[in-house]
Amino acid sequence: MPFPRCDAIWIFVRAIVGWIKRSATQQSTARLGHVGSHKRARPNLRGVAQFLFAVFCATSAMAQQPASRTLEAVQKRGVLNCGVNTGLAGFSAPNDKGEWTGIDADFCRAVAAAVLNDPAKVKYLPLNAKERFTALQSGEIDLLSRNTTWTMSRDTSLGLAFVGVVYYDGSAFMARKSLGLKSVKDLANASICTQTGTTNELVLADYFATNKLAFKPVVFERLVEVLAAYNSGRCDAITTDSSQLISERLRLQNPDEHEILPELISKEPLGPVVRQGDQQWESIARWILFAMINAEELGVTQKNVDELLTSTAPNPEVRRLLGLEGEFGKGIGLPNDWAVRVLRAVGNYGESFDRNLGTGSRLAIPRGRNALWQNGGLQYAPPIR
Ligand SMILES: N[C@@H](CCC(=O)N[C@@H](CS)C(=O)NCC(=O)O)C(=O)O
Repeated sequence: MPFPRCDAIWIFVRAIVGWIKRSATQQSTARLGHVGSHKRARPNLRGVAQFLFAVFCATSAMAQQPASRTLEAVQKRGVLNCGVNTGLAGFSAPNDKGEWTGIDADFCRAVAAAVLNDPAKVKYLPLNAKERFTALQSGEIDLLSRNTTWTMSRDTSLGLAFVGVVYYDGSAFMARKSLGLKSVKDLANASICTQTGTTNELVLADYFATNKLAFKPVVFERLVEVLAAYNSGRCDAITTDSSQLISERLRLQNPDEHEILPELISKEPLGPVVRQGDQQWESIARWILFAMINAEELGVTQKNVDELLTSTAPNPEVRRLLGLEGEFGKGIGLPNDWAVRVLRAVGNYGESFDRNLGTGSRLAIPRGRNALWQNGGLQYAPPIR
């Protein structure tokens, strides 16, 4: 059992204080007339041993991965507090039974499965664009899994850390077909609705400035307000992530009357976020996503995972993923079957994509950039070894 860091530091401090006290006593005794008694001072063996022991403990404790405060808190609470969208079909939205579904909701479930051994132990906290980061900073949520774009300022100045990319997206525009638009540039002088606190709001301003085009921004705090303004004709177009437009278009009264313009005017890599400074929790979230992507690459699915566990799976990569070889759970403070729990709960990345966003869903979004790297996409996970 390694020494906890605090104990080591405490021993260290006590040793130093003891040593200072002893040398002070020796010096004052010397001043009080024992000088010249020719009695050689005995080396303080106990003090030296205590000091060396403390140095050893402190260095070995520091070399250890600190245990995750978030993991500890989640396990003690028995539930994962997961920040999600207020309702975005395909990403995170309650279904008619009130159950949260979507690729982001799946990620919450995957984390709960890995750390609590139960994908149902999730408390979903719906957050709008503006609230999401403060909810994570304040500790109200343990994980933000809500169509959030990874940008440098968000990753480096908010005390937060992105763990990977669940969906490679881009800012796009939706307008009425009757306007007969061919490209975004045809939106010169148009009123464009968007939501405050989003990258899309900033991207919109950049794009029109770069192309020296005028436009009138109409900005709201809540998505429902954006949609209402668009429906009422207060704005000519809406801009947000392309996947969101695909999802929101289906909620309009006559989806066929609206079109999504073909250009993507920005990079919007959407991914889960954790607080900075809890390295183990960050690794847990990151490697859960990597395990889902690696599982797709290796052909491990929700259906065959248990069969692969009992059969003598010959592929060492599969065996490592399933915890049959190596001790990969140790480094993230979880049992060795952490990835098995994830795959049983939500399946691999491709399965989650297809069920929520792809061909198995109403959205029917092609894999495109979100295909695995061998299939010409960007989804690529470092290996488990
Ligand atoms: N990916 C973008 C946009 C994310 C975003 O919040 N989009 C808005 C729509 S423009 C949304 O999901 N709104 C729903 C809500 O606030 O619950 C970002 O991270 O800033």
